[in-house]
Amino acid sequence: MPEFIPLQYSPLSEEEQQRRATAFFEQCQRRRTVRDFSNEPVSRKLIETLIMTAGTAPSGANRQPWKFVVVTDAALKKRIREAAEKEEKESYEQRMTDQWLQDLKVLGTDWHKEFLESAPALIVVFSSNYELENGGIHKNYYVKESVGIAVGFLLAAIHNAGLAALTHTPSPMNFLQEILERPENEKPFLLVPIGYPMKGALVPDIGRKKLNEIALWR
Ligand code: IYR
Repeated sequence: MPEFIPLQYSPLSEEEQQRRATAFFEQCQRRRTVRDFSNEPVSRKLIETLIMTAGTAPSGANRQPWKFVVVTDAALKKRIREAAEKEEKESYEQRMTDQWLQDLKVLGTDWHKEFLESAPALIVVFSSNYELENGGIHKNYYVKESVGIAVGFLLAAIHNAGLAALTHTPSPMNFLQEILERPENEKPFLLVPIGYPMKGALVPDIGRKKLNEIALWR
């Protein structure tokens, strides 16, 4: 029989619910992806707290199929930048479609990835389709969904702590598995540089879809 324990739950008044929901929305609405970081360091304890928050995400069968590798070492960041830029150059110049390049124009991105060195920390998120256990394979479930949700929690936690982040997906990104010496079951999922925005940092003038474009009631 599975063991159950009482749920810790404190109900809120309706006013308090709306107040909190609005405050959280307004805070999330201020989140922006940042590409220009200052070199101000972020403490290990703070990053650990953010990762613990990501680790509270739900996951298929509670298998928690994620791993967060934090890179602060300058030499390692440099290696990652060089490997990422090599792939990105190839992508921007050969692999991406005209439509894709057109869609990215508004973001002003190109293959140069200075943030991989300038950000004080890179959180490299790995996902595992299976675990290696006593010489065998133990499968995980809904891995993309689970790790995607955990990254959502991570980004919200980063923003809540007054830090800035970028979701970066160098492609292909197998080089991260090699450089960071991860086992064969851990595949790179996303690279999240974090830190403080550079003074005077600019962000693209883009907006979010309106409620009536993303929600329907039936
Ligand atoms: N991975 C590349 C290209 C890129 C793709 C998408 I979709 C973006 O929203 C932004 C960039 C890069 O990081 O530049």
